[in-house]
Amino acid sequence: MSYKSRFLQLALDARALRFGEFTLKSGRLSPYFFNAGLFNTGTALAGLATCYADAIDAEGLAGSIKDFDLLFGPAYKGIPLATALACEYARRGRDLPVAFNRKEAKAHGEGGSLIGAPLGGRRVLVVDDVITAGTAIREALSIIRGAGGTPAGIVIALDRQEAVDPTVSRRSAAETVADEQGIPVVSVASLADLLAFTSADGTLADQQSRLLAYRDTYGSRT
Ligand code: OMP
Repeated sequence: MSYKSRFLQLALDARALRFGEFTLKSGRLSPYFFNAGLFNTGTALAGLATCYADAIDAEGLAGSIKDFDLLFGPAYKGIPLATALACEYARRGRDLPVAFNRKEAKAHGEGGSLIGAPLGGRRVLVVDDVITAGTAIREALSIIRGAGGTPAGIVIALDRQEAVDPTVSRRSAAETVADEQGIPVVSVASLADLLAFTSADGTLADQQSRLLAYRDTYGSRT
């Protein structure tokens, strides 16, 4: 099974991917929602980490000029994702430093808002859950630059392939971020992959038309 199908099946099994009616951060009413927090067992996280690592390999991100030497997980959802991916890389023979932020800076103890390996001088791969409008990812990039790191790429589990403002442009938020920041954005799976998956699985056929209608309204066309 391809890493895309493996990921979508794992997400459905964990109920991390659900169909219904969900209000997004953007206010959009979506017929599906991805909640990475429901990858909440060691087995589920380890399985997810293999999907991230395979997607990075497939896109040639490791070993390319965009190669990275640190994994960064934005708080909160990115923290276990980056950590699980670091463990998967160790299993594959590459020991990578890992770091993450806390949402509120700590004034006592070790202080600051960053935890884990120092970012200074590192080429940083951001590991996160999902891109809709790209707001969360832009925040992570500014934290990394603020700490002296250089963003080298972004890997996410699900690219919802939505336009930030469909009345202005149908370019996806992920492509916009990639162009604006000059770094690759790699996803394990996208809305297009989810549509292919739902059309191949008879039990999910009902979801297909709702997903297509949503894509017509908010989806990217690039
Ligand atoms: P953007 O900041 O708009 O790219 O949206 C990313 C954030 O949206 C994620 O970090 C989540 O907080 C949330 N989200 C999901 O977790 N899953 C979804 O399927 C959709 C969203 C969302 O609200 O757009």
